[in-house]
Amino acid sequence: MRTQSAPWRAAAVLASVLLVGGVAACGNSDTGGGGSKDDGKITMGFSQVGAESGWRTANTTSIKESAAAAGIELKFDDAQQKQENQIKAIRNYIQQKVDVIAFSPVVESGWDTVLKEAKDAGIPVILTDRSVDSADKTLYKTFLGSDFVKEGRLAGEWLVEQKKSASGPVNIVELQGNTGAAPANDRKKGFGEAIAANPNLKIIASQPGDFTRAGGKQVMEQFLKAYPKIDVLFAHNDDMGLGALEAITAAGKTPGKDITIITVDAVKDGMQALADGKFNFIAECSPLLGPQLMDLAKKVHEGQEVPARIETEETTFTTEQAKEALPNRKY
Ligand code: GYE
Repeated sequence: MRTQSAPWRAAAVLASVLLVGGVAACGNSDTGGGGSKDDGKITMGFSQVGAESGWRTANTTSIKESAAAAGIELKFDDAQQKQENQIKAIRNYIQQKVDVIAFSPVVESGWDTVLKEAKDAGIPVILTDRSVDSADKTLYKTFLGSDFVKEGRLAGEWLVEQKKSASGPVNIVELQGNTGAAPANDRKKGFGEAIAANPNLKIIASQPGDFTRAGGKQVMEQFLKAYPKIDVLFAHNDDMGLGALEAITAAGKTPGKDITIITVDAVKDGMQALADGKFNFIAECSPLLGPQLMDLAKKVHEGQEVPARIETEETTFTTEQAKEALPNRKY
């Protein structure tokens, strides 16, 4: 009996502590009225994936600049591509009692425990850029980011159109992002579904290049050794495509001509490669999520309802479009 009632007692104590805490917080505001704005500074704990790509660097800059502009105190941690580091950072933020936690999950799975800890501590969590596969959607307030399946599909649809009159097999190699990451899983899915429209289009090899230039170069070197006829490269981001350019040139082939290259992101270096005709097509993925993230942080801190999913707007680029867009490209 004791053991059964203990958790309930603990829950009741916790509830009253939270209630008192809530009343005290209201008392700090100007009007003291329920639902009024808390005039204290918002502190956000942010756990970033790492610094693996041009996209990521632009994303980090956007978050830091927007926090400063919004008057939000930012605690920032670079997880160096490791989930364990992200979990550690989130636990630190819970201990420090930040007002809001935001993070870009390096992989999709394995977040339920730490998200539950944040929820139990009453700290709202915002997912940004990448999502998690948790079945319990109450573990986070919202997910702000791109539709990665759509990006893959747009890349695939462009290829289907380009190769519609191909009479024989078109051999495609794929450079995936880091294993288990939402953009890697989803871009692969969208691309695969789109190219299924033409049975001539075949993915002959697909390997992770971890979203880095070094990874893209190394894996492309292996592909070039293993497969004498490669017609198309689909790289899940610009950086891997840029790394692959070196491998392709070193193998005596002309990128953009001998091998059609499709990437995702549209960061400046990628757009330059596209304008130069080394890449052939890019599906855009915007890293400039900072302003919307800070806006959401303010709203969830005030207890306002926010949409469960906020999608980033994006477009696609051909060589001609890249030439036009490049001068005004911010990242
Ligand atoms: O495409 C890639 C980065 O999660 C959307 O991560 C992001 C991806 C982006 O490393 O360049």
